[in-house]
Amino acid sequence: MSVFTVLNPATEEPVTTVTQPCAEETDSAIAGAAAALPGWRAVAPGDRARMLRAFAAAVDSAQEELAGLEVAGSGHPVGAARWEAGQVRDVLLYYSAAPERLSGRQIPVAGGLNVTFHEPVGVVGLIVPWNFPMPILSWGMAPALAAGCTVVAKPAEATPLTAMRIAALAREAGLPPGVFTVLPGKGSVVGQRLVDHPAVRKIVFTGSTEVGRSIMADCARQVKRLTLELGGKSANIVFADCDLERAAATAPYAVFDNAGQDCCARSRILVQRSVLEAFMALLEPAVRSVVVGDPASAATEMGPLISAAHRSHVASFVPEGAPVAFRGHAPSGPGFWYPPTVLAPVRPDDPAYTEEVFGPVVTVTPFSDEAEAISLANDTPYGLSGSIWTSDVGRAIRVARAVETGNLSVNSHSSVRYWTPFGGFKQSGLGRELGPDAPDAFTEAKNVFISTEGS
Ligand code: TAP
Repeated sequence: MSVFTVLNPATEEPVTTVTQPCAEETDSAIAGAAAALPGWRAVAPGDRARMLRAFAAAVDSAQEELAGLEVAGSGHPVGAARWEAGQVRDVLLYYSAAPERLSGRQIPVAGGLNVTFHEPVGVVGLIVPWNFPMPILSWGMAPALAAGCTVVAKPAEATPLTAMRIAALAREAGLPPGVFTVLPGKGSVVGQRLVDHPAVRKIVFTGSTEVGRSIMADCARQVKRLTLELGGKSANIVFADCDLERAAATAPYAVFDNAGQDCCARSRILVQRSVLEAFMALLEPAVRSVVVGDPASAATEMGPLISAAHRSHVASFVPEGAPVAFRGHAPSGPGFWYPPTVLAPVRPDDPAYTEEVFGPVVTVTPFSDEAEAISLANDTPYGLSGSIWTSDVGRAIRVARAVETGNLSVNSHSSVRYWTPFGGFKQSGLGRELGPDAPDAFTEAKNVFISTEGS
């Protein structure tokens, strides 16, 4: 057992301390989840649905409290934090409809029929990063519970507070002990134990590609089911025929949301050369007007970075002499602040252009035609998200089909809708979360033949 101090990223002051379990305590929690599994999977579908709705109602009642914890413990602007708590409620409500819809199939065969059942995969280990502690927790937790699995979740070490409160709300709402457990702690201890423990039958991991790769290798040893939601380096492609004002006005929010600590951040803006100058002239005031400051203020659009170490990492992408085109504001004094920063022109091998920064730094690169835009957008090992700005419907569809990413928006910077599938191509991940089929990924299809021949 060890003790971790949660810091307020906006003030650098301690918020609270959290006791972290060791590997043996992790084993006990996994045993508790395994013991709860037979009872939870046997709950009648309608009753499981009602319990998930009660859980959603408890989250709804605690929305302000949860938002306050995320403001203090993660530095999220309060407007965003309220939305994130609301997302947990909405995801639970959406998947509360799933237990009654987990239908199998009936397949005609000679001499009888085959039926398929969706059996819960078992205990699920859910490993969550620090950038969106509430939504990402809910994306794994809700469909897994709906499918009849029990869940042991590990929030990121730095941001455990909302997940811990959500686990308490689950109990208050009537979920039986062991059905949903949150273990704050280190990835190398609690997370690794979830990956290694044979009673955990599926891992849902969201985090860096580097850690995801090693978890995938560890899961392979047990042929353990796995979903990976990993890094991104997404392109925001701006064609000359688009509504340039709108494209420029929204571009900062496509990358500086959550201070750029967003897997879907469109951190490479690709602009058709003929409108590059006009676009930059529109982008500059948009970037300078992003409201960066006290996360507790309703007017704030961008808060601090998560930690001093992460700020140093982000700053390393903007060394002395970097091609800074313009920057927004950031408070001085305590807090892990970093200003919205636009780099242009950048070399194709500049790490700010090729690597995931996970901070408020964006590059702008010109292209000549559609083919070059697609080629630049795809020239990355990642493939998570992206945007296409054009008034030509045919081009929008052509480019959307050609860009190798899992989630694209046309004339919009939006990324995730919980009722549509979400996940990455290439090294951005494996499998899809969310959408109507997500509970299926927490089940195994069992195929049973029933003879209709007389004895
Ligand atoms: P990571 O360092 O990979 O950590 C993610 C989670 O894994 C944390 O809970 C971490 O625990 C845990 N972990 C670390 N080592 C582990 C191990 N050996 N075994 C099991 N668990 C382990 O990522 P991060 O820095 O928190 O998050 C940023 C990354 O996440 C970025 O690359 C971002 O793109 C990606 N991300 C992707 C998505 C989607 S949906 N694709 C969404 C958000 C973020 P500790 O906190 O103790 O290290």
